Amino acid sequence: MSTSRRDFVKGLGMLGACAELSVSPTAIAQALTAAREGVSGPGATDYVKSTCAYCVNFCGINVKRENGVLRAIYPDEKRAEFYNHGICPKGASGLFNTYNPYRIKRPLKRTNPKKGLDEDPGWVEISWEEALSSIAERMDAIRKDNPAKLIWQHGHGKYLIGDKFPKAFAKAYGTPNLVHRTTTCEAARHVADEITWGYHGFLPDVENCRMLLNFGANYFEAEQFARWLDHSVTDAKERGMKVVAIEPRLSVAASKADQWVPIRPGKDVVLILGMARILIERGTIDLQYLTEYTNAPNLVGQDGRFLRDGDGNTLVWDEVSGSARAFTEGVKPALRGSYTVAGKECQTAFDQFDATLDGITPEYVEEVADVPAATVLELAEELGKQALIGATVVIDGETYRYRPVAIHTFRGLSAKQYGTQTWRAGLILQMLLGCMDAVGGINLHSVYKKPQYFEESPAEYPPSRVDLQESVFFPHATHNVAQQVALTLLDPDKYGLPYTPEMQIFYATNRPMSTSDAHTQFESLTKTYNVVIDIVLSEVAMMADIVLPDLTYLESWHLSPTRYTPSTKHTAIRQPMTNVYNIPHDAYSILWELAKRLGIRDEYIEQINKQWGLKKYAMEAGRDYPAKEAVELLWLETTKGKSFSIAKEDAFVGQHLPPAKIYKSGVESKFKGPGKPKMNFYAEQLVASMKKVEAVVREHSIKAIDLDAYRTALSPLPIKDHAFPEPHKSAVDFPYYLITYKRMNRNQMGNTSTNPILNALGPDVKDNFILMNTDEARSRGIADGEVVSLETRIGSVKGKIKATQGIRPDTVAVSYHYGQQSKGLPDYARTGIWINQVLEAHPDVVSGMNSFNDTKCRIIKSA
Ligand SMILES: Nc1nc2c(c(=O)[nH]1)N[C@H]1C(S)=C(S)[C@@H](COP(=O)(O)OP(=O)(O)OC[C@H]3O[C@@H](n4cnc5c(=O)[nH]c(N)nc54)[C@H](O)[C@@H]3O)O[C@H]1N2
Ligand SMILES: Nc1nc2c(c(=O)[nH]1)N[C@H]1C(S)=C(S)[C@@H](COP(=O)(O)OP(=O)(O)OC[C@H]3O[C@@H](n4cnc5c(=O)[nH]c(N)nc54)[C@H](O)[C@@H]3O)O[C@H]1N2
Ligand code: SF4
Ligand SMILES: [Mo]
Repeated sequence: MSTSRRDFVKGLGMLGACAELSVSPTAIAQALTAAREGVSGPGATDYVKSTCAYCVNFCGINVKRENGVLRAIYPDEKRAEFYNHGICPKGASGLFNTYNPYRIKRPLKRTNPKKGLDEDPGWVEISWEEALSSIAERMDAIRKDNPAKLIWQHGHGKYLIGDKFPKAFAKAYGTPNLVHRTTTCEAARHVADEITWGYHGFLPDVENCRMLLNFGANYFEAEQFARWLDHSVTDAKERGMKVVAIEPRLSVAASKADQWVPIRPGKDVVLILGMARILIERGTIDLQYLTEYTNAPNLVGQDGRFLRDGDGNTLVWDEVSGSARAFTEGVKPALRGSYTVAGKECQTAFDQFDATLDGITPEYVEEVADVPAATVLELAEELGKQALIGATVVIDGETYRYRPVAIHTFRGLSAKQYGTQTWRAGLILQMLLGCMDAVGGINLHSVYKKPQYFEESPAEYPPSRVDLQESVFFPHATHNVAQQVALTLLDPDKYGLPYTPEMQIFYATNRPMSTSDAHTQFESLTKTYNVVIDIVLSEVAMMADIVLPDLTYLESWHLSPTRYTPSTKHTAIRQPMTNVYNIPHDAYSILWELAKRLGIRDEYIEQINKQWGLKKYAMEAGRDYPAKEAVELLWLETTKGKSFSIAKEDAFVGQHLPPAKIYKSGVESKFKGPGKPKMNFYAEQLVASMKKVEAVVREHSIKAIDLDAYRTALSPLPIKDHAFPEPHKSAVDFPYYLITYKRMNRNQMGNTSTNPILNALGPDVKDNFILMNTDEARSRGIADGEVVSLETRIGSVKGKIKATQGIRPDTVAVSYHYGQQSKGLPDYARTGIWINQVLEAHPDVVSGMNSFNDTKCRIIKSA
């Protein structure tokens, strides 16, 4: 990049100049805040409670304000009882997010029609009126032609104003194309949950757990529940809970565990299946759980489908009558066995699973996953022992199942080509142990909330959505397919998209930077007219035609998301404390303005009421609702009428759940016993979806689908093939596994890189590096700190080696969040390695999940 920071800033006009001259944020703030609503007068010091939204942990905060100027952010002590005991360095330095001189302050219009990472957009400032009216005009023309040609994309934006406003807007406008970031995040984990137990989300019941297996949940550096897991895991460890961290890198979570099992990347499924095999062999499995709560006893025919009676009920082998029956009162399902029913050969789903474990011996696990056979045995035996299968505990006079073992993961098992299947294996292991919704086990969130997840995919073709969600390409993608939008835009014919999208609006997402094969993502941005709503000139903003500023989380109203725990739930808000750059709009009011200009305000209001479920406190047609009023309605509806003064005072109401609610409202009430639906030990719907995929591919001669690969991915049970993502098989000349991870001092790809306080936290935080095993580096003659090239099949980057014992010798790791490219960001924010430009993209075809940890690479010593 040849443009110097100074030249480039000249091109930015006032916006950059303000940053360059380092105008004191405090001075600006003092001048601007004095006149604003709710801001304290001179000489006053007050504290405002709110919810941090610098990352997705949503901690309670208490902000000190002096003369209207925000001075410090503290944790809200009242929330400790429910969630966070403290806040992290990002949250504590969150003032910088708001006082940041690099904020976008006014709407900007591109004057250079050429788009590219190296192009100067030639920004000119425009008025809000010009920006909103030109955007609305374009949207109106598109709407009259085909509203699907508009794509709305958000990432963190989902949490800033809540995705229900954008969803309501998209509905009112008429586009199906609203795309969130989940397939670049954890979608495979969600989809595995959904196809298994009918909704998504889980947390270990750490308060009662005795053994926690953590597969790469990075809760001291990342995680979405970190500010609860950090202290609750620490407390539980003091109480005696054992933590085993299974991941290729010694994360901070692994460094604080009792045992670190440095597994080979992507091979977890084989370890889990290997442990399952041992538990079954030893008979340390929860027979009651498997037969009464899951479909493991269901009879499977040779076509992979369940046997059914004339009413469509699935059949089990009844040990009482010695016949195949639906599981109704009086029937005792057999967990094992092969039978002939009405001339059809069949076998229980459990036996089918057992057969797939054939050959997954501890020695095989050692060979594939490089976990010593003895460790595999020890872990399985200890799990079996600690699960206390059959035990119960009495709380307040009620008896509960007690299984104090849990398996947790976040992206460690899901950010993978076979993420869905790998986490399915984790769920099956927990069915064997019977620890789901048991005291001390894994606590499932809203079990069976959506029975439709148990149905086969619509396998739609031609696709109605640009991201191909639930189409024949991604049959069970229920969380959008973020990275696919770019690929469809670049080649709509390949996917049979029946229209050509024309415009994209990006709200708080740096999509192309945060996705693998990132350069391809950037290329696609030349295909559409782009509007970006952000707080800094992120890379996606640099590809925009119009950029709109936004208010930050300390400047805006919203009903905030919160993080539940197994034993608490809550409602929270965010409230404005200042408006540093006198910005008149946030994304909420931008949507409102656009709806008005498009003449769809009343439809929008109707959709808002639907999306948010506003009944008693619904919005009325024919008028505007400023953000504060909207939040008041949402608060009243959600809290069933609790005074809004509580929201303004505490920003929060919390509730402790009674034990019966925690342990009896999930699997106990939804799945247990005769006549109930069953948790999917065997995911039969994947077999049905595969049949549909085959039919659709044949009917339409779709070339982009390799049926064999789909058959492997859509297997009803996890199998050892799921340990071999595409690059592990074909990138034969690339010896190292390449994984990525998050760091505490940064959030995602964008605004935290401009926060100099975070960069000053330690000697190595300004930059990232290539983690390489010390002995491996030595044997290659590579010195600590040496600059090397990291090459993959799609590109190469240069970076500094950091030699450490905390990584496997066959693996290198590079953190996320570094190597920003935008010249709208300060130089100090643009350091480090942007690893996503060399990560290969091999999405999980079940869930649409982008793969982040499957690429293989070479490390080349610089000449
Ligand atoms: N290699 C690698 N890649 C990864 C990951 C990884 O671990 N490794 N993690 C993945 C994960 S889990 C995720 S969720 C994605 C995230 O993907 P991203 O899209 O990068 O992250 P977001 O936080 O959704 O969006 C970031 C953008 O939001 C803007 N923003 C922040 N606050 C505000 C605000 O108040 N208003 C507005 N309008 N904009 C704001 C930021 O300036 C930035 O441009 O990245 C994924 N990419
Ligand atoms: N500081 C900070 N906190 C954040 C965020 C952030 O950007 N910064 N982002 C938030 C978001 S959106 C999310 S989704 C969460 C994500 O939270 P996590 O999933 O907890 O964190 P990541 O670092 O993305 O997860 C990757 C972890 O998996 C390990 N890993 C990689 N490959 C494998 C493998 O094959 N097997 C196993 N077992 N482990 C593997 C890595 O070493 C790493 O520790 O973090 C949230 N919290
Ligand atoms: S963990 Fe996230 S939400 Fe909590 S204080 Fe840190 S940045 Fe804010
Ligand atoms: Mo994420």
